[in-house]
Amino acid sequence: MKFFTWLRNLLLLIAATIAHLNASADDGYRLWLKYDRIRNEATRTAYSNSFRYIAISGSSDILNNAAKELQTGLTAMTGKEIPVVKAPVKNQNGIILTISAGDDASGDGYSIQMQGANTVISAAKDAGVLYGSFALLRHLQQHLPVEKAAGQSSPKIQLRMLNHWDNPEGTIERGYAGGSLWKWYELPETVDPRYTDYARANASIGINGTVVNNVNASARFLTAEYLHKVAALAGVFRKYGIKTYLSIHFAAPKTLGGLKTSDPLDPEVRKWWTEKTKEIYSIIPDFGGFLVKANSEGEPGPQDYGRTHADGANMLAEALAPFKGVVIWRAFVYKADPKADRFKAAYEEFVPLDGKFAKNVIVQVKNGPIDFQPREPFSPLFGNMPQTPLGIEFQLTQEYLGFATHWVYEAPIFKECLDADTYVKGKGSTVARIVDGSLHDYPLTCMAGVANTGSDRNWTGNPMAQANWYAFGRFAWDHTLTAEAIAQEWTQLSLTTETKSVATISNMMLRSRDIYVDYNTPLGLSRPWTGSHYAPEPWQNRSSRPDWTAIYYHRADSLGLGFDRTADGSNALAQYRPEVRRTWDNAETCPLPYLFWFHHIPWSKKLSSGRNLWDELCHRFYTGADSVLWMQKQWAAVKTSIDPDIHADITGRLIKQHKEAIWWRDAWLLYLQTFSKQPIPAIYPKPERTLEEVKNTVNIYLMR
Ligand code: GCW
Repeated sequence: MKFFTWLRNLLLLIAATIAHLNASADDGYRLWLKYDRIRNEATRTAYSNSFRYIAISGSSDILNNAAKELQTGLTAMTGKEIPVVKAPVKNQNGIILTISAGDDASGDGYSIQMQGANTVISAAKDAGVLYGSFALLRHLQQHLPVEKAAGQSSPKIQLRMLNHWDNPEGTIERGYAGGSLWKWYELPETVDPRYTDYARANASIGINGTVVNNVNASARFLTAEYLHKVAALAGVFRKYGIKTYLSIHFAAPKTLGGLKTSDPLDPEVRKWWTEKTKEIYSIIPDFGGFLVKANSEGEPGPQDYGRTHADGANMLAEALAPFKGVVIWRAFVYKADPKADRFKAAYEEFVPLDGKFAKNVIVQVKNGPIDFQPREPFSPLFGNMPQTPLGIEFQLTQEYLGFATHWVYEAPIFKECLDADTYVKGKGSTVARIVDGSLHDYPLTCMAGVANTGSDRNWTGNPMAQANWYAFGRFAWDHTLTAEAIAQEWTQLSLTTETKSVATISNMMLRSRDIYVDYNTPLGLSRPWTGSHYAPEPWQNRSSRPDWTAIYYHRADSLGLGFDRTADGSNALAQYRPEVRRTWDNAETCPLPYLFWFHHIPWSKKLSSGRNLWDELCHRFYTGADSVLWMQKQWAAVKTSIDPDIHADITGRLIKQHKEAIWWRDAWLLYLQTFSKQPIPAIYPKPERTLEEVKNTVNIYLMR
């Protein structure tokens, strides 16, 4: 009998343990706001002694949310309930949240000070207090000493925004993490609590604006019905200091308003936008403004009526001005001209318009001249529109970076561009200093990230992609941070605080982009052709327009490979200052990562690496694919410090990533070999497939 009781108890214990494990398994939902209980007792005790209460003077939704977040975070981390009170408690240590008009931190900035035994978070605006509260939590999640949290921080960019490419029927253009977060069919009556968690996540990294719909915009969003849905979202976001914006369909006066034209100089059209804007502000009083993709990839725009981008933007700007709204006008334009170089298009269309935009217009420029490629030179528009505030657009969703399967930490992409020197006002004229307004005294500044979020439980599909959202927000706040520091910080907040594992994972993160480039588009290859943006198709040569083929970009022929953009070719390099041009326009000295961006290189040409071109290509593709095996090993080594579900998830993705790296490698090399006529060096294993076989796998992938 005794034995059976013992056995029963044992079984119950096992069942309870399994249930507990399942309950605590990490599904990634909490992002970097995990607030796991601190295991180190000394740290836990130090924190509970320092934070016995949270006092807020004044009251607003944002302040209340700041206090609530601190309460949730600290209670979870220390295991002790921490009350929110109206005034500091005598003889007890606590956190004091306060608005102080004279606070030195500017704009949305904050300061954290130790006053006696109290931690005081103060700011000129309540949003600043919220950012300061999140900063303190970030600090404590890394288990650092309380007093080291003291300091001051102000954002370098005013509009720190996410751009969602979400459609009204719930899909996301270039989204790889499920459907849209916004449940348009349920809104406005049902407001998913997840919208609050979305807002918390954004506020925690300083994001203060969100464009909720796709730039390929449906006019439906401007109907009263949809505006009320958007208003319900805005109602949640505003409590976290986030303004809501809409992408607009430029032809809406016609399609929605029933007018004969959408000509921006037509008085009826202007009146329509004025009325529509008034209506929007009557429904969403703190509406941020419009994001516009016009005369780009088939979208309507002012050029349909012989008008300029400035005419179009200024019409909208006039409607928004009374409400202090802004127009964010995208510079992503290119024409179907077989003789033109798409690289040059945005510069050619926009530079002549410098100085012609209204005060509340920002021109939003993608980081590179083509389209979010794994590596691009910075867009030559930066520095060449001194009288027009230029915002920068990065892509967080991994359209060309292996969707949600491949592990690519994007911070090095952002940083590379922000740190690039344009030389427009001499040395040190970095893209960052243009975008933050300091170089040209822009009155408006903006950094946008095309969101990688979706309805997947873990928000971004691949758990590692959360780091890209995180890094974007941190850079938008402070572009002087390093990709490395952000990787370490994110890892500690999201995966583990174990020192060695943090070092291993952040090292993998930092190397992941170059590894991807090596097996995907080495030496400055690019692949923005139509199709899946996933499967390799370097042979693709047919499309309705030349710039929607692969061969347009890589220009492989019997002589060599690459796009000549020197004076002998398209001369796109002339769009850069001489100091920049000099680093790129000589094939002998051009850094290898940019080689095919600017040069057509003969197959047997000896490169600065000591290898000839063909051998260098083989080296890159093979090393890149092999490096994914290295990633697998590194990841296996951190297994004991990572939540088992997340570890298993990423392990699976890395296996797939390796297979696909080989797929890419073989597709490119076997195809390019038909031009180079050179063998793959004997040190590498031969591809297991023929070119025809690889093509076949791609055809199957693309099959409908
Ligand atoms: O990269 C291309 C994408 C399109 C996108 C476009 C843009 C929203 O393939 O899907 O459209 O860029 O940025 O407008």
